[in-house]
Amino acid sequence: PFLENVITHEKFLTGQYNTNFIDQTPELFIFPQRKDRGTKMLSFIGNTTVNGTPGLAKEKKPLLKNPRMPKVKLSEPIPTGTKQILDQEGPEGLVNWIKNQKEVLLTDTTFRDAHQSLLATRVRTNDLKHIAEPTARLLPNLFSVEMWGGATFDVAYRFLREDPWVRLQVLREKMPNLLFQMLLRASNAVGYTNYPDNVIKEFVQKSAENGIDVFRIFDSLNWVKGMTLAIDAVRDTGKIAEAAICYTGDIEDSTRTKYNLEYYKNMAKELENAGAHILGIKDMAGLLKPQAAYTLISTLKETVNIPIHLHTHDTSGNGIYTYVKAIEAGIDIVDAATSSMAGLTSQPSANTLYYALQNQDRQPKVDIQSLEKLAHYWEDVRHYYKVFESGMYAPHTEVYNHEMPGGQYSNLQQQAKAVGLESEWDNVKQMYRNVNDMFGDVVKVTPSSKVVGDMALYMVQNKLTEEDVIERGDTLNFPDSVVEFFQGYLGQPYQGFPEKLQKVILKGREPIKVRPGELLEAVDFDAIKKELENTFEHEVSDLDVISYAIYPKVFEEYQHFFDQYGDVSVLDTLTFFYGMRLGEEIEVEIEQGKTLIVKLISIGQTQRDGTKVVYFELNGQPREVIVKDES
Ligand code: 3PY
Ligand code: ZN
Repeated sequence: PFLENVITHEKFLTGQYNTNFIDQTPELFIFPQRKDRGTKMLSFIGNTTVNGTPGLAKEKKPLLKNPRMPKVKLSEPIPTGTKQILDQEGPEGLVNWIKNQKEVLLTDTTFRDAHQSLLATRVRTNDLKHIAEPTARLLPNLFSVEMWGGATFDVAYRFLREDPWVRLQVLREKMPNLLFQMLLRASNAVGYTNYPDNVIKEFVQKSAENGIDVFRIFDSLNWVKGMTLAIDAVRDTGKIAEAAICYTGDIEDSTRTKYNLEYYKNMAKELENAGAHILGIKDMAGLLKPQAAYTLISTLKETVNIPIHLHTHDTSGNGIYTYVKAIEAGIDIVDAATSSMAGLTSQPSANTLYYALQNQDRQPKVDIQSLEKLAHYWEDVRHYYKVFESGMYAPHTEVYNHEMPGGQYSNLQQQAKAVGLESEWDNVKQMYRNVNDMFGDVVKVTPSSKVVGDMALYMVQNKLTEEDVIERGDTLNFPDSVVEFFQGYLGQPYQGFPEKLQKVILKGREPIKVRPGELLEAVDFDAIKKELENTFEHEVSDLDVISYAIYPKVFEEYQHFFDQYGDVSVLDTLTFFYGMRLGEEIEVEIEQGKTLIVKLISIGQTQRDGTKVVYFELNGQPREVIVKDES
């Protein structure tokens, strides 16, 4: 534009000025083509239509009807809920309120763990956004909505090409009445490794500012020393610190003595003393059997003064029975999912729990018709994600043997498939248990569960037994995650590492005994900001900076994608995964009140340079984009 002004200027046009430099420098006239939002979006749709989604087998776009939407009166004010109690009365006020409830309270996990455990965490903000306000209106008595954290953070960037912070902000606006809950892996934040202390503090601070109210904090080895920094960071924000014990083993099995009732009592007391507002019991694999639930919860109710919140997975099919026993024992809050997103590796169904407790005084205060309407929506939306289903169709009681967390089962299955061990899956599951025992019976939850899974795959792949590992360890190249675990970089397991195995795996390296955060240098956020602005040649936000601090490569890759294709979270899910059919017309609301109408007209032949021209109509105007044919 500057040059254009120069060359059209009247003085310039008189020819009195020496313009040789301009004449001799033609590249001055090459301007970077700034793509508008519409073109970026058409490029993405064209590319997906021609090439499919990376990592997914290219398939025809399924023909599905629009999901059934519950009817709600949008003109009426949204009823108030627990969020207002926290905002007005603070954490202590909220804790008192919980204690005064006769009915069991519910956390709805549909927006996070349910799809993390059933659909590989792939549910997109677009599908959450549409049902957010109806949920807020129909279920105003929920304790909380678990909608963030765990694997949703990196999966959003990595596979859904969307910004997890925007998900938080968008949902926050649509659900102003309910507490928002996230899963925080203590010093591992939402990652798979320990981060410097200032990263944890900054991440918690930003999460709270953007809408998280309840932080469920756990350490993957139940190492309280690894949790206190996160607990303090949450308390400093004025939000709720729910510190969780990961449940493993079986307190009713007299042959499994490591994690007995005494162990859980001690840890509960420690967490209460560390400042937890709520005690979480995180039964990530669904190992807590009904009678054990009764024993554990009644004992812990006598041990601590803070409310107790139980989380389980329904893998074995015993979830509802476990909840009923926990409710009899006085549990304050349980996690459940909308029925069509519940069961199996997900949480037990809220709808089912409602009926299990019918006419009893602790029956949750929810409107069953509302739950059923929300289940219709999710039943329909779930079809969009069919390719991500795990293939588990029935209760799976083997979980009591292998002890794999609900969120890991389908993941490890995919990993096994990727290294050609699909037919060895039964062996992998058994090996997972063997590795657990070899490692001294460890808590298995992200990221320690990944270590056990990596080792199990490694051993099956290389046909190794425990004896082989000990005897031939010096010639073996163990997975990095396993070496780091034995170095102490995920913290210290209860009763320490098995010494002999640790020596074999570390091959002379010295393990650390202190909290890894004590050794990690603080991250310089200003320096990251400068570096990112340099790389991307535009401003980046503080939220981008903290995301980069946690996932540098993942964030950078996302940012490159965003600069090329723009905000694709506004596309409907089938178009996002499959592109468009010839002749199909879709509407895309790119911002509130601004809708694009996109029609796919035709796709040209592949050219010699390997590209194709894809012809669209955008709001009635012909547009074309060039796409590299990689199909
Ligand atoms: C996570 O850390 O993502 C989990 O869901 C662990 O159970
Ligand atoms: Zn879970």
